[in-house]
Amino acid sequence: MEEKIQTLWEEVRELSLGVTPIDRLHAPPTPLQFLRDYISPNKPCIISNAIHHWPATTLWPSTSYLLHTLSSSAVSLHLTPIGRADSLTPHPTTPSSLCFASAHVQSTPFDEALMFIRNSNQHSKFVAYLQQQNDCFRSEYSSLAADCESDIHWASEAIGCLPEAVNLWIGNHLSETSFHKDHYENIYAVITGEKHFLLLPPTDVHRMYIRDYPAAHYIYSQDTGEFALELDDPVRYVPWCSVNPYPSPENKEKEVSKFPLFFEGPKPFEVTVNAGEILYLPSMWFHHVRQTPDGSGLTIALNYWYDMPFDIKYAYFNFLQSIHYSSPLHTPTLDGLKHEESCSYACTCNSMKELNAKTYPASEDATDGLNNSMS
Ligand SMILES: O=C(O)CCC(=O)C(=O)O
Repeated sequence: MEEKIQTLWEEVRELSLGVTPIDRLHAPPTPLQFLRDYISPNKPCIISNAIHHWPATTLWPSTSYLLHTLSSSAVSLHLTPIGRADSLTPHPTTPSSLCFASAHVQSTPFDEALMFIRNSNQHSKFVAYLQQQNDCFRSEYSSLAADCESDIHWASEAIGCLPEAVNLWIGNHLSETSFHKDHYENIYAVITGEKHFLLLPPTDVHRMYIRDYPAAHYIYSQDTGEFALELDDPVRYVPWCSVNPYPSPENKEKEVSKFPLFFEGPKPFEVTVNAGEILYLPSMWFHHVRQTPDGSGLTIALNYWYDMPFDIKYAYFNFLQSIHYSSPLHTPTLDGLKHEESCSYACTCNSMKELNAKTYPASEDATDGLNNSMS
């Protein structure tokens, strides 16, 4: 079985993705072209010259414009100790194992939030990231609505609906989003700065070592300037990718031996999305995201989440995910993989709401790598 799964990784690259899989289009595609060449084959692409007509591209790099326009807004600010929200960290009571930690989220006046992001560095008490994957652009940033389009018309026409959520992301070089996948067709537009994505197709699911981790959340105390990490009550388990693609040099060897299918298999596709460009990130693709800020210290992006088609591809992916990959290299004795044997990967949820609401013991069927706090 293992050999057949590895053949699948190769065939997907040979037959569908190609050697340079991330096409760069120099103008927006027609709806038909987008549907035929990218959505149907579940294939990413980058589109230049698609948002140059948005006032946002000239206005948002100016901090004074943002401060003026959002002066009376309260926004959801995510605080973490080192910039990794929604990611794995040592368990608060048994540090030899891992838990899934969500950020401390606080409603903050926009000017204060921006100051926190710009002042976040390796020596500060926290790293701040403005993001909330619940349609935050339309709910919290409505005074910026006229600066961009309410939907991406060629995508809406191709997909046959309007976006279900539009989310704004404002961060600095320390904010990092760990490997995961979403049940959305994602049209990700970078307004200022750069975003660096690592991408892997859904067929590589076994290389991500998705395991059930106990959910925890950070609590930041203004008084002490320190974080506490608390387990969620009631206990919940979040199925999440175990792989950190950028281990520190001292951990590299250990990580490679824990996750050989990731580190020794085909390299993830690396894509930098520059200011003014759009990435089409197909549904169910695994993605890891880092960023480089612009001259004012910020990276700003807007993403449009469209409902994915729950079609035959989705059924195939779920089936693949339900197959246990038991390579001899892939032993269940490694640190942090405590749930390995009990974990089944069948995804039985069809909607984000269902996924978000789901609370289940570790050994029951898992959903896929979708964060409860994410969207
Ligand atoms: O920009 C980021 O930090 C993460 C983006 C992401 O995960 C998404 O759009 O689904």
